Amino acid sequence: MDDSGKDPPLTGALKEKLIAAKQRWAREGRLLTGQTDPQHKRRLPPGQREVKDWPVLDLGTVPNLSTKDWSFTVAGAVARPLRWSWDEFMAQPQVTVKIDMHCVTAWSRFDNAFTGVPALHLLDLVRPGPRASHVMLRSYDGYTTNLPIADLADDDVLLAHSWEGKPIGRDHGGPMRLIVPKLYLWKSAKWLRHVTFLEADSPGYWEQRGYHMRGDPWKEERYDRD
Ligand SMILES: Nc1nc2c(c(=O)[nH]1)N[C@H]1C(S)=C(S)[C@@H](COP(=O)(O)O)O[C@H]1N2
Ligand SMILES: [Mo]
Repeated sequence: MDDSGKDPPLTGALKEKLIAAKQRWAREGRLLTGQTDPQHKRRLPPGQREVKDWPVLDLGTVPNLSTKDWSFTVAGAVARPLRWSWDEFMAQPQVTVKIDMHCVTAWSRFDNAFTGVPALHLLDLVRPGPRASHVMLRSYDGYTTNLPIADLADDDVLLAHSWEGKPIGRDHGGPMRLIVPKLYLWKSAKWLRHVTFLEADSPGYWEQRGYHMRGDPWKEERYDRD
């Protein structure tokens, strides 16, 4: 068989997720609410309390990035590595999602409307290789965090540039940060610069320091204990 020159197809599960997401975005007028998730009857994950403000957490350096200097790249186990300038990023399809944020330090903040490019769209463009299983996210402040591709491939995961209709402030990761609503917020890399697709899991900054490799707030996966 000769399939040289052809891109690998988007794998079955990813393809189905992308199609389902596109239908849902269309049906819901491109606004997704976490409340349509039937999985959780209670809204606050175990051990969390609701806050009304939005705390800032970082490693102590806040990159001062102009959108002119900004670029975003994807490499590793993908068929089509990618590099976007700010204008190229903003020219991609966009959606708004309304989500709850859950930080491992026990605060949760409800109903945050983020706008940006769906991670599913990115996956559709780069085509992860057949053995790709995880990603490592790298940010402009040197922060890293790891994610299973399955968690990236959700219709509410965004490369977000706006919050409540305004550009995300520098402190909160502007001009662009990832938002992964279903995991603790340390997985939502601020000032996202690069995504590497990997064929095995590998710990990022907090994961090397005892945080859980996955970080599902509903399972209270705060720390890896052994
Ligand atoms: N680049 C980068 N992203 C990051 C962090 C960081 O230090 N650097 N901190 C993480 C942690 S621990 C949390 S709780 C959230 C905090 O996001 P916020 O400051 O917008 O609340 O960002 C996450 N993403
Ligand atoms: Mo955090």
